[in-house]
Amino acid sequence: MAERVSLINVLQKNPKNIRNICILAHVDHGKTTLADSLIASNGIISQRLAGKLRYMDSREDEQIRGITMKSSAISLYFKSGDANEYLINLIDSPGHVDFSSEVSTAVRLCDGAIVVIDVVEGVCPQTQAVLRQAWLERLKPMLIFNKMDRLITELKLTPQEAAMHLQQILEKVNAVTGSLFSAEVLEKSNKNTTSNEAEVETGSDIVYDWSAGLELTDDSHLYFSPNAGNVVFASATDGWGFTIDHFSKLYAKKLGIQENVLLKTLWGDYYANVKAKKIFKGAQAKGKKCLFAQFVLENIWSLYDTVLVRRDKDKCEKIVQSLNINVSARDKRLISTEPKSYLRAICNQWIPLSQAVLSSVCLHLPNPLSISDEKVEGLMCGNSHSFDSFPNETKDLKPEFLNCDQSGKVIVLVSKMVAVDPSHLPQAKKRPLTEEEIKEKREAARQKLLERQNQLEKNTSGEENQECAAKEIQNDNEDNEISDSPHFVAFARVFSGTLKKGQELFLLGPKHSPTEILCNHRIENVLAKLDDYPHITKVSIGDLYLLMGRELSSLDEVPPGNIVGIAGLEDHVLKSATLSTTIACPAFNALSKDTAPIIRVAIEPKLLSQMNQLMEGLRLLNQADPCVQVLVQETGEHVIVTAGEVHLQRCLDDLKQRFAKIDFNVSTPIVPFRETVIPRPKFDVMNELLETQEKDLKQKFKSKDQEDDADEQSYQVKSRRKNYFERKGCISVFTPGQEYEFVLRAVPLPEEVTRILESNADDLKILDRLDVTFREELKRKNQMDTTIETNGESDTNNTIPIEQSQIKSEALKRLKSLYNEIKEKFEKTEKGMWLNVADNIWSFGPRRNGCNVLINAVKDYDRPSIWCGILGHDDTRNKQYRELDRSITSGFQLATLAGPLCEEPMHGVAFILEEWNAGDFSQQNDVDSTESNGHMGTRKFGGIKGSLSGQLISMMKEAFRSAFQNQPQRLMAAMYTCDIQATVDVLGKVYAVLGKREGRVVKEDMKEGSDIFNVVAALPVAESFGFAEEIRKRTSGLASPQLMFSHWEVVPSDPFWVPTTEEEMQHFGEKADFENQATKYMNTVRRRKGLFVEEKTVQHAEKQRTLTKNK
Ligand SMILES: Nc1nc2c(ncn2[C@@H]2O[C@H](COP(=O)(O)OP(=O)(O)OP(=O)(O)O)[C@@H](O)[C@H]2O)c(=O)[nH]1
Ligand SMILES: [Mg+2]
Repeated sequence: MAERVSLINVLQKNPKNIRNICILAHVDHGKTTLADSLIASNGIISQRLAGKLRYMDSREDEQIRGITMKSSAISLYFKSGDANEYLINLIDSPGHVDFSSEVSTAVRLCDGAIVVIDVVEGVCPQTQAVLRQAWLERLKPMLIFNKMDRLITELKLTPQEAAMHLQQILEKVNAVTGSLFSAEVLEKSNKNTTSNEAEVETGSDIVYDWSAGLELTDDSHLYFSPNAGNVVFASATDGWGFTIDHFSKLYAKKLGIQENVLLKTLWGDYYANVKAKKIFKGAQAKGKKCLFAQFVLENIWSLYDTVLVRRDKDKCEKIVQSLNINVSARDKRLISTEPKSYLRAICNQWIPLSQAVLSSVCLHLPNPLSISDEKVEGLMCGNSHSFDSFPNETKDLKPEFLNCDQSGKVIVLVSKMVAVDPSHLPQAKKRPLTEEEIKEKREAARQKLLERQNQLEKNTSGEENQECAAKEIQNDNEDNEISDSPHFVAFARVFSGTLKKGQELFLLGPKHSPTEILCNHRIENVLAKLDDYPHITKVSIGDLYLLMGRELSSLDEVPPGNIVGIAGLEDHVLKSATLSTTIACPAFNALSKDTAPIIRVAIEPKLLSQMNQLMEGLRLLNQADPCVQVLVQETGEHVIVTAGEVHLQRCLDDLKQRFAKIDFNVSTPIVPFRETVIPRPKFDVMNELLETQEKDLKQKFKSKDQEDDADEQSYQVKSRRKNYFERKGCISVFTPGQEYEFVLRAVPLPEEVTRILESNADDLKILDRLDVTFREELKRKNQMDTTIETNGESDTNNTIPIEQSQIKSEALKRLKSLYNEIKEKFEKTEKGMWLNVADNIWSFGPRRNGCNVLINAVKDYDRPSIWCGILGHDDTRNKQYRELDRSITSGFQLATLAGPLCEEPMHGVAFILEEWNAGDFSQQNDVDSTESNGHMGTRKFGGIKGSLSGQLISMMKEAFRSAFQNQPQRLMAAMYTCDIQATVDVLGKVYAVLGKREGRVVKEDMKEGSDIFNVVAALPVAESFGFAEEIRKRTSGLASPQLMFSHWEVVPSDPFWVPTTEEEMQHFGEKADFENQATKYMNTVRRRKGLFVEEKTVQHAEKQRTLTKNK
């Protein structure tokens, strides 16, 4: 071990020969089994155990469940055929969807990826997801077709059929890569056109030349092809693997064909006429065996047949001899009892898996020196800042990144914190002592004993002394022990500079912005007053570790381009961080997250006195897991939010066994819901079309409105207006002092717009930031204008400068195309209804970036559009914000955050402010309030004293809620997409379980060449608990589903629906609460939140009375 560490130490200094790679795949496709073979090649585990041990799955629950839950790293040594020595830092990642954030942490640290595909299952949802992740992080991938043995033993395909099957899978993988590529091309060209437009419009001189980047992209490199050597065919359990060039070398010698010809033709539609010594194209059309089947697969097929099926000893002997390999006598004996082990022994020497994989890794995957400009800028900038906007000190860091400068400034990225069992720390291991050390120790012990005896003799009170001695001994012991609470080690990569033990570095928080700091201050001044900058902390680097799977070995320093474990950061880093010797370094771009945590449970200790332990445990859990969220709810409950059931279980196990070490109660999972409104019914109870009535009213209202007749206006017009608004579901509210009247209504947003808003939440956040700056600019300008105007001059040409330098021009382009997209979608739907709405958007909510909108339809309020910051500001010259504008926005934010059904956030609701009238309404209000409190009833949210803007917030919140209640309200349930692979015989059972849980089959297709069905279904999250377990049980483990959050779906039933007609009452009972899914969901949430639930607690009171009588 020590030797290996020193060897690795030397290799770490040569970035050219380092490969940082991760293994990615769909769940169970064989990543960890593959890693075993690679580890065995370094002698860390024995070859015999490789494939069975799953060494990288070091947790007990990983071994029991058979799935990986954490990504973990190991450093391997490899000597290639040309005697070059390589250091391979390998990260094994989990494939289960619940742990996709673990994949993100792994991908972030690597330069290349091995994508593993089970050749029987083919391209699965997670395969596509990891290909996408690798693409986004600009990792170069290579492919491994794993479980090739299953084609022989399970599917029983012939070599030719297998070759066709593999060809099809390869096409599918390349189609995924192709779509990623074309999506990027389209996006870039889209932005190109928008950027040109933007330039014309805004006169901005920032040019981002996308086309240059595109031209340089040679897309032929993107695709996987066995001819290019980036595809390995393997069986991880049987320990073999090969690339095409192994066989091309072999046959080049045997048949006398040039090797490079074979390299090009061994894979593809080619066949050979050996006698004529010619290779032809078009094997498939002519019904010939392709070269791959004939020269490659047939050999393997016949080996399997001889060893596993026929168990023919003599023939095996011949094969071993012809392959020129040595199989031990022990392995030879296994042919009759354990033929698989014998097969493995042969393959291991003939076409060893580790050799094939590691040599392709060294040949085809990039070293840290080949990190691209694009990747560096992506890491440094995030998606809203532009590289050009950085100060020069920051820009100067880029060459250091690119060159892996050993003597440069230290830049380290921590992608996650790992809780390490103290027994795995090198300090915990007893090192064998040298003879001198033993002598010294013996001497010290003798001295101590003598001293103690002397003291005992001197002192009469012997008892006291004994106590002292006991204490001393105890202290001695404590010094040697390491506390058993988990130690945190940061999982990190050094990008530049040499990281040393004990070094002092700056820890840069996610909000640290060198642009802001360095443009206004000098570095020395900032360093002198570090306390004033909350996003910069000074930390001291603790021990450094080489990550060796389960073990850690100490290092003194780490050169750039390496993956390392860092101790001593647990008090400073929560999940991920950026460390550097300079504050000019920006905080790295946040990790991309594919899955949002969705399942929440509340936790409380069994003994209330253990509350502190629980809180400490939760803190540790939060630090140790990249995905979990730990919160304290308003109710005081401690809640953890996890990505799925498996993730939840792992978090609870961790909490119980490692972090809190107490017993606790876990609530039933809390499922999130959303609240929305749906279009009003087109027909009323009498079956009359409502729209025509509405139009009539509108007409009347308009014509009357235009009349100047004072009497008419006084009452009739008002009541007509009221009637018109009532039909539309408007409500009107008055401020407490009757200063203002607001008329507003809620309508469902077009679905497409909601979807766009939902998927662009991050950009909306940037828009909000821009909006805030814009308001300030506008305010300043207005102040300036008034001073200028009082001087008698008015500068009408004054356009408003906006502080855009920090916002990446790319982000601005994105926002612009978002605006265009929303505008287009609005205008496409229902003519007239949404015309010009995009320009009149007032705010997005909740949290200013949600998918509900507030729309300004007030005729006389010419409000600056929320898009002003990006669309140029010429049209805002005469526009101003009204005084109470902000209070209305705040009320809207509050209302959308918690709707009236069960205080869950709203989704896809547009609130339209129709009127905002100023004046004294006290008289009119009296008239209105005497009227019936129908739907359009005037609402008074009065009686509050204090500042109007403050009162208005809560008043508007209630107003928005009332407007919402004035429409048909619906609950929305979170839905999973559920991917299940099942054979025909268990398909019926899968459908039965899906049906029972309100699931809906979306797609179903049969895998070619097998009897496996691929079922995609939609399943409400609320019904999903225990689903995977039930499916597994019912199908005896033959089908296992993958659940991933996909979207929100309206629960069709009205939560307030009660049967009204006699028929309905007969059918559903008086309350119909057993049938109504929406009411059931709503009441569960309300009950949990302690809100009022309308229900009868006593059902049959009379019967109960009789019972008591009888007692
Ligand atoms: N027949 C066959 N089975 C294999 C092969 N490789 C792996 N397996 C089996 O596939 C199962 C899953 O293997 P793992 O290595 O745990 O898969 P994984 O991709 O690491 O799974 P996760 O980490 O949970 O995503 C195990 O039962 C392995 O024995 C192979 O080449 N042939
Ligand atoms: Mg695994």
